[in-house]
Amino acid sequence: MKFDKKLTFSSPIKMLFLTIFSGLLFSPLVNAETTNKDKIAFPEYVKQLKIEAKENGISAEVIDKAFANVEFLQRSVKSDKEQPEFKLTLDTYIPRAVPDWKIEQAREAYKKHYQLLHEIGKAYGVQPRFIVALWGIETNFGRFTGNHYIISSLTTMAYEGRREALFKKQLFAALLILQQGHVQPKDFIGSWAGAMGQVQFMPTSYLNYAVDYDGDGKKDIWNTYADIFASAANYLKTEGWHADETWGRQVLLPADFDLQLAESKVQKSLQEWQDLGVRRYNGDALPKVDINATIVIPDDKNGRIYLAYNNYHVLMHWNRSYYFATAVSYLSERINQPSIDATEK
Ligand SMILES: [Ca+2]
Repeated sequence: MKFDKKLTFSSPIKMLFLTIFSGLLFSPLVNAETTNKDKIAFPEYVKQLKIEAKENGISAEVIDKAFANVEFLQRSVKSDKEQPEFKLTLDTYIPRAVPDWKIEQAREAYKKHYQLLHEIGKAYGVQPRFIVALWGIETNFGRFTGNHYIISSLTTMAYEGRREALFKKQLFAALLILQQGHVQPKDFIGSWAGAMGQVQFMPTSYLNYAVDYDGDGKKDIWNTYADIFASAANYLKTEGWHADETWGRQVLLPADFDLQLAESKVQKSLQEWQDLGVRRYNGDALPKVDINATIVIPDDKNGRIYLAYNNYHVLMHWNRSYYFATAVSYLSERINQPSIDATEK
């Protein structure tokens, strides 16, 4: 899901993703708190939201149409509150998030859309394999985009109350999207948490990053490949993507490695990491290129360890989760075998 980097949506989306793809649920612990449900009824809450929406510049016509079929989604509340069944590690997560069949489908999708992907990749300075990898991780190449009416999802999440301000902000952004005419309410669907279309943008991310690449006047991240790919690429470009670099690589640390260097996210050149004893996963020396990187240890020092370049951190703007960034990186790498983007460092 394309996330507004100022917001932290990673847990509901990760839960959705895992619910769909692996039947597991995974999220940080959730505190039970007082919700609006204890205060006022849902229809009354909707009435107040409509007044606030008008104050936020949404027309009466759009408001009436948008809320005409709004409903409380028990599913959203349930999904948001569910607890992990057990703790995942990258060793158990990656094979579930990126199974072999997904790698095959990613390669097929890459070939099928080769021309469009390369045109957009060039226009935005993003290697196409990363666009395809994001697309595959987010929605299984557009197959699982969610089937909830976005206004219902966001109204429910706001009403539920734990993160009311955040979801109200998303709701008003969603209404603005309707007001701009990009999509009709009947087609305005996505996840229970409000992530939309084939790249799962939250509404604020949509407003910031979505692109009408085919020029028909609509930023259609639901059905138009040109808009879907360009919106993902535009997100990465805007967040500082480096077109001539890959994401990083899995590495081995020496036994005496100072783990504090990873903890504190210290940036060092590859040469400096090399001098500290960091090696490629196969034991070889690190590449001799002028790149700064950080050491990332998503699980613990016995788990998978990465040398993360700039682009890995850009992926974490999209979704603030090491697991997400690692899954996208890994899939992009598998698409790239044999090498497709031979020019990158
Ligand atoms: Ca369009």
